[in-house]
Amino acid sequence: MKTIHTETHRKRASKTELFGGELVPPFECPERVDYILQEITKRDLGPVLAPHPHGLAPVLRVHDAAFVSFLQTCWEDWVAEGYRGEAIPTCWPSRAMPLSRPPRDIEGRIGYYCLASETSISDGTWEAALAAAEVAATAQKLVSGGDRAAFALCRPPGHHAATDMYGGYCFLNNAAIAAQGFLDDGATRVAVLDVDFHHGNGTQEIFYERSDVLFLSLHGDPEDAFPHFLGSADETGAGAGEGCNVNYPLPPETPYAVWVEALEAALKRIRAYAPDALVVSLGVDTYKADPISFFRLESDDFTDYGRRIAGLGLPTLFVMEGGYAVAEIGVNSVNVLNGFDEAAT
Ligand code: SS9
Ligand code: ZN
Repeated sequence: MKTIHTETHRKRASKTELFGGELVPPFECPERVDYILQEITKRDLGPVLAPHPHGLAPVLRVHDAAFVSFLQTCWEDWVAEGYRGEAIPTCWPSRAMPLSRPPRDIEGRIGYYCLASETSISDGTWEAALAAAEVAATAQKLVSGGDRAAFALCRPPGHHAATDMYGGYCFLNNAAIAAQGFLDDGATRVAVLDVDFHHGNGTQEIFYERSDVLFLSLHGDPEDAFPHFLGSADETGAGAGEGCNVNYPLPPETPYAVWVEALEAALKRIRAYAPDALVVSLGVDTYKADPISFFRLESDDFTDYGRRIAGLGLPTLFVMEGGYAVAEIGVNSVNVLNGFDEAAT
């Protein structure tokens, strides 16, 4: 399958992540992509192509315009305030003060639009986030145009980004942009299968009241894992979207034998939904050695589930999400794609 990739991802190079009360080098780093590209070349997955410019149009199909403007100017507004470090909020509209519009001051606005403060904003963050959205949009067009599958090598990732919130290393929801792109290009129904270790809270929120997108997520139980406040099994969609949201929260130490049962349940739901296209939010932080996650998948398991996903027989777009065991991220993600290609008919 083809991979869409751009070096613009390197502009996302913040120096800090607030972790355990310290500012540490971010887990979500540019080297992640180097390992993936290296493995794509080594194993001859297929050509690596540049994205086409799409501008803001596909982004604004799923994100709030004021939020997008905030992301575009956040860094310069932060610097203009005289701050010397990277942009990290310190105050949020909480349950005790639930303001539902952004205030004027940058301190208030960044807290309003941020859902998790491990994600520092720095110079170049917006350019990289927009480029990742263009990578997703370009790859989606390949699949809408008849390719059996494509790989959007997005960085920064996207599945935690909601209609008007960023965080969890995500700014624009690349998978949601792609799912909406399939619909805009003629699909009637699209399924989004999120296999990242973390719940895809952003994708869930974006499509929660809609019946044209089925969202399914296998993830660390939010009782035990980030994003903590969304992702339980009783979240099944609302309004027209009732029944179109499916969560599979799983406990610490989950081995592949248990994980794959949840995957098979999800694949069954997808078959019953009969979508025209599938978007896979591909995070490989389910790996046993991931430094911030707690599942126990082995490298060969990724190949196995790639094959199972191919068994759906759907036009499929893989969108890169998380994976922080950096040296193994290439092998694990290309195992999924290669397993898919082997089994695809
Ligand atoms: C771990 C905190 C993790 C953010 C994780 C975002 C993953 C994106 N103690 N916080 S795939
Ligand atoms: Zn993750």
